[in-house]
Amino acid sequence: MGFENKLEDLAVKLFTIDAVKFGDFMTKSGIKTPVYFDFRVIVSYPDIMELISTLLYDFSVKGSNCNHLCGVPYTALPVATLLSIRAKKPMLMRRKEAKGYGTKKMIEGHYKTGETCLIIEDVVTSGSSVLETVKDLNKEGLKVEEAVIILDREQGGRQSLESNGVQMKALFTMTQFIDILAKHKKITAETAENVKEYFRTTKAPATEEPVDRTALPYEKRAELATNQISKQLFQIMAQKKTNLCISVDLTSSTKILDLLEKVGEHVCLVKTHVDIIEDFNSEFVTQIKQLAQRFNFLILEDRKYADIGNTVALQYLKGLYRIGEWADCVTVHSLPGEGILKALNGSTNGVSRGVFLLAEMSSEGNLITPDYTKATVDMSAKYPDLITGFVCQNKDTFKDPGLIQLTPGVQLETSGDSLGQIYNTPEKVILEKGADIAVVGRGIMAAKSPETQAIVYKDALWKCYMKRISGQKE
Ligand code: 5BU
Repeated sequence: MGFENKLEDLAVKLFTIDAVKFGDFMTKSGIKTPVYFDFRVIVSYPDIMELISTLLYDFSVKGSNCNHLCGVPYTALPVATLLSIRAKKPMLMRRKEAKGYGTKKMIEGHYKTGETCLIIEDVVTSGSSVLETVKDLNKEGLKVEEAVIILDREQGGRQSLESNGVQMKALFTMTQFIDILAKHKKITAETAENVKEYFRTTKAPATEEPVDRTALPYEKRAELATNQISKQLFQIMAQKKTNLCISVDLTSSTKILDLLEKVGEHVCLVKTHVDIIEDFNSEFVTQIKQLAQRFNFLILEDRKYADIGNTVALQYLKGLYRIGEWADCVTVHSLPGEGILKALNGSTNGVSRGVFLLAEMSSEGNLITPDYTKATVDMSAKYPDLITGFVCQNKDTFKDPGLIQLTPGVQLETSGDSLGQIYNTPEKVILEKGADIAVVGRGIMAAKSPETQAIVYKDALWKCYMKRISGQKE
């Protein structure tokens, strides 16, 4: 029997022995769920134990060059034991509680500092049980880079493990598991759809402290990004060593192109307001795209969409500007509600595109409240493929390390303009406010030599970023 058939066989068998149940249940992380897995019963079925260990062995353990295996207590312990024997790799055991006498060790077995350990687990929801085991192994100087699990409930566990440096490999995702049961007529198509809908919309609450995104290097964050544009942007930033975005708020296309000839190599992102260009035409689009290619930067059209979804889809694809055809990403207000994201998500025509949601503004007296900001961040969670990041002013506005904080209102001196703009310094926006990319407009455009000034901003911003990831405080 091939691997896929064995997987299907296992799913059906698990259903038959009641290791998976449908109804109203509560998980260990404290959330309601329409399906519950209790794999503890598998110890009563040697044929299922054998099937699981064969599948896990072929799927991952065979190819791993880790020094040890460690099961997360308790359900995965016997599975880890079988794998240890099969792979001829020594096992480690983590205690649930430290012994009250003798050594206070949490890890049993013989090992050396610096050795690697692969984790075995049955079901992952938030990832917190795996992370507890990882923490205890790390305390003993053991490295954990991989976790092999039977089933991923697809509720944030994978991301949580990855942001802690642990790659997760799962025999089944929740969706695949449900599909197999439906295919074999163990559950109805309706139940399958209800359960899948539930899993699409429910995330497990993170029980572990989330990582501080501002302490991670851009290269690492590129790996954690789910939107293709944020991934690309993080990569460009790391490659070109710049976290500077120039805002080209000029009204003539030649002036914009001339400016970009001079500053293109120093920026990761170019922010446009196409509706202020008096001689906008398709030739301008061709030329700015060529510059983007030549200097390796992305283009953000700061359109600040704010209408109902249907209108925004038209504004994005039609009219004079046909923004969706050339802008890598756009800015969007959350004010109209989720429909605006649904509309843009459906308008990308399969091309990689991104959205920066406006969570906060830099201007004095703006009407955005903390509740609005929070609701904006919450709204983004359903669109991991579309959201590039947030336009915002504060480090605590969001946590996801795969998203980008874009912060406008930056000049070398703390100041403002006569129309309510508030400026902060590069030090302040990068080190205190958590900006990943700083947007500078007039600070560069109005300088005698924009090129020299762009280098001044680039160097100042990059220095602050380097300081930030090296853990030094202001
Ligand atoms: P400045 O010349 O550096 O002030 O230009 C800032 C740019 O960022 C300008 O294009 C604004 O439209 C844009 N911006 C902003 O300044 N503040 C905000 O909160 C948002 C956008 Br959102």
